[in-house]
Amino acid sequence: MRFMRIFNDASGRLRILSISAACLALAHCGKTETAAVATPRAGSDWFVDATAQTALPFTHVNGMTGQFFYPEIIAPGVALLDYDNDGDLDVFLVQGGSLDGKAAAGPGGRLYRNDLETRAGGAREVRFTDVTDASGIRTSGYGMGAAVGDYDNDGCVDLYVTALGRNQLFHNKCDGTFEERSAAAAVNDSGWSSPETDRLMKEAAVEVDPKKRAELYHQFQKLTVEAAPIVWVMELNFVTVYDSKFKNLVVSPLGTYSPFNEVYVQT
Ligand SMILES: [Ca+2]
Ligand SMILES: [Ca+2]
Repeated sequence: MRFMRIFNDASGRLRILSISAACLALAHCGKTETAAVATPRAGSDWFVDATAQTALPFTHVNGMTGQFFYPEIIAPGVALLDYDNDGDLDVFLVQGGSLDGKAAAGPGGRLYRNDLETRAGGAREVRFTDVTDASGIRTSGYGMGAAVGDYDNDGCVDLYVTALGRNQLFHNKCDGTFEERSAAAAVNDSGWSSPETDRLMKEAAVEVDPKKRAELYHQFQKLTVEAAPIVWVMELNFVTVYDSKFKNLVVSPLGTYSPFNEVYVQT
């Protein structure tokens, strides 16, 4: 499903339209206030499909398999950032993927460099180039959103990608490439581990002296609080209990979000 289009509006300015972006632009989604509405020039369309013209043929993979999992219907994020500091906005598009291993895996989020050219007379031509591979950005998991900001104040905007699974922080090296620093920055909110904490837990598990055991747990707690904002210290097993007469139930953790449209009772 192609969800996103690049448009030149009636004034010639570049527009990117997606469901989520449109909602953000309105800033009052769900409210009933009346916004001022401009009208297009007579005889001209509001938008012109410029996807092919601008070389931005991105196709989002939502992983749909007919089970109607909740993430399928959430529009993915998009980030506009000037990652190469040349004065024009480049585009990072968040990619989904397979939710249960049945759908094709997505190719990961893509970074498109804006190769804007200004012609003689001031006319501007927008064209994008996929620079993902050269940029070093390698996303994983089912992407949901993206945020940008210069978190280390070095003058180059950085990229944070959220996903079902591990979130990723990509540091902009100011040379057109990025380096993932999720673990170093302690922003990977799952999958964190440390040899030192592993050692403390192993020693505490066999320590018979209550005071020494308490001290080992104290060191473990201090180390994890300093190293990571969120640490899952136990793993939950999801259990679904149901009558065996019910067929076609989705018994994964996502099952509660399914529509039950294919569920039946076998008598
Ligand atoms: Ca740029
Ligand atoms: Ca930076």
